[in-house]
Amino acid sequence: NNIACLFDLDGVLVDTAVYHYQAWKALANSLGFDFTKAQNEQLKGVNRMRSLQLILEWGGVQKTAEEQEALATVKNDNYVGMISKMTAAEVLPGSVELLEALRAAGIKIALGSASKNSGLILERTNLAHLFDAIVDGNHVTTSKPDPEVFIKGAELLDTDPSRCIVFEDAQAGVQAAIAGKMKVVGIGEPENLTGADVVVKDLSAITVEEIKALIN
Ligand code: B16
Ligand code: MG
Repeated sequence: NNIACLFDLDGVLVDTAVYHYQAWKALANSLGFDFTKAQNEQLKGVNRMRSLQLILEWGGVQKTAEEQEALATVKNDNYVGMISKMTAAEVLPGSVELLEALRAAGIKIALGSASKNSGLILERTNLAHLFDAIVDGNHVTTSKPDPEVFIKGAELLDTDPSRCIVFEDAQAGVQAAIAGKMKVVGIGEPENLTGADVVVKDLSAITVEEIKALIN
């Protein structure tokens, strides 16, 4: 009667959202336009190519598939330069404590991230050893809100989706968890997390007992 926890990375365990924003903003500016913070919210949890397509739509700019690949590479090179300097100090409050408490309680943990850079981030922030399985943008073909990333995590942890709890900061991620028939703990502001079973400000605000109680 095991349960499992599936963690999003960006915005839940670490604050890489600020680096994504800076790198996308620099790219948009180089193309002669800008986008708002509210628009940036829509990029959270959404994969790299889909994010680029949304930004190009906002700027009213059309690019060929080949040009889009090149632009995504420019953004990613800039972003990787930023995250290469990350340290464990950039892990969000409560993350390490909760992951360790879950492990101590015998609860399995997987990563479920849209990012293709999760390996570098987990290594830089010293979180990698806390996971039983990693599923990221390198292992899936569809982007959140499709549940693929979480379904794969549940499979790797040998746990039925109905006994999995997803931790997400993005609306697309909450939708992915619901589509996967899993419970969802939203991290952040309730208005950005419609459908979550519970919303907390960060991982310091929830306990192993409260998590277990989400599964009946
Ligand atoms: P990359 P998550 C997501 O990470 C980010 O929220 C999203 O903004 C980003 O576009 C996506 O990863 C892809 O990242 O360009 O590094 O492959 O929240 O699913 O952990
Ligand atoms: Mg996220």
